[in-house]
Amino acid sequence: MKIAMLLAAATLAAASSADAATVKVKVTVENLAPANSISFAPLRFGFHNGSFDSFDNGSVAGAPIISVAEGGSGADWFPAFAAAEPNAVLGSVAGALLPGATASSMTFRVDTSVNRYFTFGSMVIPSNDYFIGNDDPLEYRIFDMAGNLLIGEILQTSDEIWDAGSEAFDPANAAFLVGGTNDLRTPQGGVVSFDFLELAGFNGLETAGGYTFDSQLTAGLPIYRISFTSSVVPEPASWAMMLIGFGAVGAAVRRRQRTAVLA
Ligand SMILES: [Ca+2]
Ligand SMILES: [Ca+2]
Repeated sequence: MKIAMLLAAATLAAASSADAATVKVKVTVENLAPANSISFAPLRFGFHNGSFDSFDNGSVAGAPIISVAEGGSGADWFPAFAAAEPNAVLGSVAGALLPGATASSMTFRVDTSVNRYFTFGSMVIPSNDYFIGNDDPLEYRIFDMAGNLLIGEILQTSDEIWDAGSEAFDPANAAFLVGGTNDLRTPQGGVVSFDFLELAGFNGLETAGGYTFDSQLTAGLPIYRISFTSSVVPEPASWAMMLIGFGAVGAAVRRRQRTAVLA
């Protein structure tokens, strides 16, 4: 009876860890585009409180999203993100991600009572300034307050590819093309808008990925998947309760064994 009670206490302690707000999470990306179609520069992302707004549809792109869209680097994006949200958890998944390829991030520790949202950006290559990313910082709420995953994956289709509007279409200055000079830039003077059709302008050109580009993109075609795997990290208080609980069970078992021997 006493052992049953102690076991119940230990189980309760273990269950209470499910209320912990901290999770270990890994981000996996998959390029779903057809063979010889678009590749992706590294994914830049942040788990955050929903206040960092990366860009706006119909507005001139700022330096942060331009660093993603034109260079794939996040050189201005990460500092802007960190300045807006000092407690955000920022990271990358390696690229270039060729058609059919998959890659995963390292494991991040995220306090989901603070950072429940996910914002991302990745340059579409080859291109001058094309990218995928979320306009609305509140679009992807990944965790609930207890750290449970609300969204297992984010699927992007061809219609969700953005033209940053900052650099004009120019194969000679496009990233990821053999002979292209990514450092050069012809200002476009446009605004951020959806477009994937212009990418077909690169058809027949050699990429740095070792294949001849062939867009093949049609409306609604899945091109990219971001998925999450996470586990709740028990809080120190829960661990202490669990250890006390199991210790007490062990002691009770030992007492009972002693009693059995004596009997
Ligand atoms: Ca926005
Ligand atoms: Ca452009």
